[in-house]
Amino acid sequence: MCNCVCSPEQKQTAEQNTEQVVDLSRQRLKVLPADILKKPHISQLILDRNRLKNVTDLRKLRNLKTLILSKNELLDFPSDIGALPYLEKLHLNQNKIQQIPEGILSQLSRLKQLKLNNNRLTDLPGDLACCKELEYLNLSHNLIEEIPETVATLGKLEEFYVDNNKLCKLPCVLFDGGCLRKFTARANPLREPPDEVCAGGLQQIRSYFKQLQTNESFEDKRVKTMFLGASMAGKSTLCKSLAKRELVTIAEHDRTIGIEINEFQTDDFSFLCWDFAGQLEYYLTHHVFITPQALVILVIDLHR
Ligand SMILES: Nc1nc2c(ncn2[C@@H]2O[C@H](COP(=O)(O)OP(=O)(O)O)[C@@H](O)[C@H]2O)c(=O)[nH]1
Ligand SMILES: [Mg+2]
Repeated sequence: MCNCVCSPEQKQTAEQNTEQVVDLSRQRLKVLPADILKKPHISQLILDRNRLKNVTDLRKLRNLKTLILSKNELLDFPSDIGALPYLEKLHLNQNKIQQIPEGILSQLSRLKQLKLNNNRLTDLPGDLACCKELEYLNLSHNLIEEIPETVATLGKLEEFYVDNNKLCKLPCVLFDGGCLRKFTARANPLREPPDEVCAGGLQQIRSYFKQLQTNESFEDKRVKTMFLGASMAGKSTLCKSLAKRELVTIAEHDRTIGIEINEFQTDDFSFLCWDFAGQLEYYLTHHVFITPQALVILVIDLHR
């Protein structure tokens, strides 16, 4: 409601501006109200927390920049979304969508933010790579088994979340340059990189893949060295002291999270030391690292 004194023209402009945003969240809607579709100038349509099972005729709202359909009961990705060329923000999280047909996302060349978390997606369409303006992508809590390598071509992607899926590996190219700032992949059956590396965050993932690439490219004189043992046994102290060639003291509160990688050289070899967190929750995945080529150092505090 406008309280100021306005000319009739100003009032008309103000009405048009307010009409651009239509908020129909929490209305228990089962179908899209027909009168909405008669307002082609709408730029933001907010429809979260309703009971929509499908939405059709969205193509009539060609000027939409924001479409919020979170927390509905959608079973299919609404194909009309492909006819919304100005869309920048699309929220479809917390629905029951199983698939995104090819040919829809390729139409959304201005899309910056895509939320698809908490659905039932098993894979991703190849044309996701066409959303070149994408800055934020949330695919957490789905059933996705593979991230296509082409996601790495999304040059503006800054935030990417894939927690709670069925991913066994992450594409190395995704972490090779680009402007990714935030990435999480918790609760996946990951082997490459292993869960511990992912727990250490983006920087650890990047250094893991970098190490792998370096290792493959020349005859390896590095010894992969694992420091295992209970929490507070002295693993990090030993690992860092060897790397620095002097006694390093680590404060009790300075706990290792996930895994830390240090390197130290001797005349013949270079030791790549993988210092694991000793906390219980990390034990389960240690076996992934203990390969026949690895040197394993078990650290025990004899005072205990
Ligand atoms: N007295 C003594 N304290 C140690 C020794 N090694 C480690 N500590 C201390 O024990 C605590 C746990 O060490 P840390 O290396 O973080 O153990 P981690 O959990 O196995 O990595 C730290 O406060 C260390 O300073 C040691 O040989 N002697
Ligand atoms: Mg430690």
